[in-house]
Amino acid sequence: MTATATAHTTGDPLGLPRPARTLVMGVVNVTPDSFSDGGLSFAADAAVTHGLALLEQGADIVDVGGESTRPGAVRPSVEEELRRVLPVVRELSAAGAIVSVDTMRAEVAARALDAGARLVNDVSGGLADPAMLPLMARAGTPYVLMHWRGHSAGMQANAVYDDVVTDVLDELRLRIDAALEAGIPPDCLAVDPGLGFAKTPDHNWELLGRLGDFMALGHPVLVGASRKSFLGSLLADRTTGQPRPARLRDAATTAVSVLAAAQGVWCLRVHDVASTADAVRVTARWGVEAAASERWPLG
Ligand code: PMM
Repeated sequence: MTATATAHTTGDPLGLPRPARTLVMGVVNVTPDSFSDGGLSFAADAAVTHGLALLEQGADIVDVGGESTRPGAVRPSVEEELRRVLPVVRELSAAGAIVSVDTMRAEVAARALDAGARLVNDVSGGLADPAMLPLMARAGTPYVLMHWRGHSAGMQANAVYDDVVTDVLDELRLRIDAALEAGIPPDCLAVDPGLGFAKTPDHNWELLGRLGDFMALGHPVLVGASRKSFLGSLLADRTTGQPRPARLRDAATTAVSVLAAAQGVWCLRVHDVASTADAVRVTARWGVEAAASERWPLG
């Protein structure tokens, strides 16, 4: 099967697709304990098949990760993470996909870039591994820097803020400064408020409501809301109070996709690519219509 992601490429110096709309990043979790897909993609073959299917459904980028960031998850060894992600990165890249590697480890990032990955998605924003920022400065490839306050095991204890938007913005600015000081070119950096990472549901909603402030940081913004537990709590069963299960959160995820795309975010990281791929196209088309109606207002 031939991957379709390159069809959108229009001369971006970093080789990333640049359609006139928000990009869709499809999630390929190569972990036994992913909360959102039940680890179904654990075997490399299944992960590659899943990645190719996401591209067919309209993913611009596929994000391959070998470490679960679920609260309380145990970290795999470096060797285990490499064993999980490298064959998948290699095969999807060889098929023409634009592959991102979701890792906090410089060694995994470096090996994945050698295997064909075109961007690095680091949920720790360079905090988990001191070798990451220097690596990305040498690599000169796009780097997603997410807001993070520590590994999953004790993460939710850190969900304490004076003002979540101001604090997350301040902490992201420090990470951007560190990345630039390490020599990462400014146009290689994207930022992410890190929904669900040391955040309560209310924190996540506040951050989503202020995406414009994140865009004002001057870097493309990525949002990862897909199937996260704050959607599960919002949609809890009215009788039992039980959170909506992860597999039944895709319509809510699509709603977030529309609202975030309407704000002009750069990229949405999602599990159910088909619905968000449609959503970003509708939102972009709607934008054109809105601009036209401003030029020729009724009356
Ligand atoms: N969320 C998860 C994993 N990687 N990367 C970025 N940049 N932003 C996110 O919000 C993010 C991420 C956890 O979600 P999953 O376990 O469902 O993949």
